Amino acid sequence: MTNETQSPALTDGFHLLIDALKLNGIDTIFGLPGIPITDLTRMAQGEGLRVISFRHEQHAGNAAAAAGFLTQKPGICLTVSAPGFLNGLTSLANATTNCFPMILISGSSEREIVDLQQGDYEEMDQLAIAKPLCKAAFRVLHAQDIGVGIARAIRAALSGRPGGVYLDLPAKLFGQTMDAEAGKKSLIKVVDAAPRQIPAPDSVQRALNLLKGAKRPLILLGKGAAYAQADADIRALVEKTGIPYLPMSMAKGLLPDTHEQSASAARSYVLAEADVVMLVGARLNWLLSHGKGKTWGAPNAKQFIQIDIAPTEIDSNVAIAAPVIGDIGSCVSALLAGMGSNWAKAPADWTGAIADRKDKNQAKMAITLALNPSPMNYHSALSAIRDIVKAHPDAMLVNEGANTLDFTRSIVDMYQPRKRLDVGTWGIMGIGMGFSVAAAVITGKPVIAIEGDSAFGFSGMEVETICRYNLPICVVVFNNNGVYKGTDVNASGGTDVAPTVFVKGARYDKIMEAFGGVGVHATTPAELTQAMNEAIASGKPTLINAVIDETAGTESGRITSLNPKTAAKK
Ligand code: ADP
Ligand code: TPW
Repeated sequence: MTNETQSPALTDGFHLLIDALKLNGIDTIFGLPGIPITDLTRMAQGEGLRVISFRHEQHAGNAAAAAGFLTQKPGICLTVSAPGFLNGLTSLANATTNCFPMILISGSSEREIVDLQQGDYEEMDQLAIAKPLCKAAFRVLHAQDIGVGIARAIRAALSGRPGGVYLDLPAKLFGQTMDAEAGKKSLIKVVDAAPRQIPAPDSVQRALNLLKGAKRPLILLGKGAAYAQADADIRALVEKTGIPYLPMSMAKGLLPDTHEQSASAARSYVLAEADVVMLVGARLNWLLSHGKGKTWGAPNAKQFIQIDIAPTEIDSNVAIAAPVIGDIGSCVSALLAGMGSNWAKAPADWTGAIADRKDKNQAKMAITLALNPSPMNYHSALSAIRDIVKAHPDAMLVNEGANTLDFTRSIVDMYQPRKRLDVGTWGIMGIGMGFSVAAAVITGKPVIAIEGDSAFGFSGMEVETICRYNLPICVVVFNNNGVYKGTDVNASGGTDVAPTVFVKGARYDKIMEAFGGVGVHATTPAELTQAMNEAIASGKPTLINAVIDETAGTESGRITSLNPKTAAKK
C-alpha cells in the first residue's frame, strides 16, 4: 500500500449555494431547469429542499413572490440564462411593485464572452437589465463569495420596504471548488433580516392628536398591513377606536369582511365623507385615485395619517399631515399604547350613517345575488362561491380577470388574514396558476382560483404542474368567450373575430383532464357548488369550466374610465 496523504475535502459552488439557502431557513425553490442550473435543481432536491418545477419561468417567479408575501421569507425563483431570465423578470418587477420579497437567482453565461459580445450560448448582460426592475442586483464570481451574495440578497429583499432582488450566477461559479471547511465558514446566517423600525414618539403623538379631533375618521388597510403579520394589534386598533375601516383587496380578511366596522359596502360614501384617513400599509396610487378627485369628496377637506416603512412614500400624491414611519407592528402597537385606556370611540353619528348606507346597499345586492339567470352571470356564480368560501374560511383564494376580479373582490367575503392573492398593484394578468401553486405548497390548505377566461390563458399550462404535484387546487374559469366579454364584433366586417373574442364554448375543463385532474363543465350555480365541494373534499386538482353569460360585465371591469377613448371623452 502506498502512503498517500489524503486530499482535503472540497465543496463547490452548487453545494455552497444550497447550504447558504438552507442555513437561512429557505426550504423551497420555484424554478425551471436547463443549462447551467439543471444539476443545481437536482442537487437541491437531493439535499432536502423542495424544488417545484414549472412550465414557464414567469409562473415560477410569481409563485416565489407569493411565497414571500405569505411567509416573510424571500421566495426563491431559479431560472436559466437569457430567455429564462427574461421570462422570470416580469415576476421580479411585479414582486417589487407589490412590495413582496423574492430573489430571482439566474444562471448566466460567461462574463469574458458576454462582455466582449462574442456570442456565448444565451448571451446577455442580465445584471444590467435586472437592475432597474428590482430593489437590488448582485453578481457572484467566486465560490467563496456565495455566502455574502445570498446574505446580501436576503437582506435587500426583506429589510425596509420588501421587494425583488436579482442574483446573477455565471455558469462557471457552480463548478468552482474550495476547501469544504473554509467554504462552510464563508456562509452567513443572516441575523435580524427585517429589523423592527420603531416610529419616532413625536410622529405617533402627531397622529394621535389628529385622530382625536376627527369627526369622521376612516382606517384604510393595505396589503402592507397584511404582509406585516401584526394581525392582533391591527384588529385591536380598529376595535378600540371603533373607527370604520376599508380593506384594500389583499387586506381583506385581516378582520373578517363581515365585521360590523367594515365599511366596504359603503365605500364611496366613506371615501368622500371622511375627514381624517389613516392609511396602514396602503399607497395612495391609482387604486385609491391618488388621494384626490371626485372619489375623495370636497377638495382639501381631508387630512391623512400614513403608516409606512418607506419614508419616501409620504407626500407622493397628496400632503400627508401625520406620517408615522416604521414597521406596521411597531407603529400600531405604539399608537395603541399612546391611546391609553379611555380613548373615545368614533362619533356615533358617523358610524350610524355608515351603517344605514351599508344596510341599504347590502339589501340591494342581496336581491341581485338571489337571481338565478340562465346562463349564469357573475353574480349568480359568485353567490355560490361566496357560500363555499364562508364554509372554508381557511382556504386560499386566488383571483384575476377584469369583471371576474372586481365582482369576486366585492362579493366573496374573506374571514382570515392573507387568504386572498390577486393581480395587485399593476393589475397584472398571469399570476393565477403561479400564485395558486405557491398558496398550496406554502399553506397546505385548499386553494380556490377564480379566473377570467382570458386571465387563465396567461398561465394555463401550469395545470400540468398542479397535477404533477397533486396540489389541492380548484380552478374556476369564468368562461364568457373573451377578454371582458365575448360579444365584440370585427369593425371591418372581415372574417377574423374581434380582438377581444375567443373560441366560443371552449372547454377549459378538458385541459385539466389531459393531465389526470378532474374537469367539470358547470352551467348552473348548483353544478358549480357541487363541483367545488367535491374538489375541496377530495383535494384533487380540479378545473371547473363555469359558463358565464357572454354579454355580462363591462369593458375593463371597473376601470373602463382608464381606457384612452373613454378618458378622452371626459
Ligand atoms: P394596497 O395595494 O393594498 O393598497 P400597497 O402595495 O399600495 O397596498 O402598499 C403597501 C405599503 O405597505 C407600501 O407602501 C410598503 O412600503 C408598506 N409596507 C410593506 N410592508 C410593511 C411593513 N412591514 N411595515 C410598514 N409598511 C410596510
Ligand atoms: C400582462 C390587460 C386586463 S384584464 C384582462 C386583460 C387582458 C382580461 C379580462 O378578461 P377575463 O375577465 O380574464 O376573461 P372578465 O371577467 O372581464 O371576462 N396583459 C397583462 N396584464 C393585463 N392587465 C392586461 C394584459 C387586461
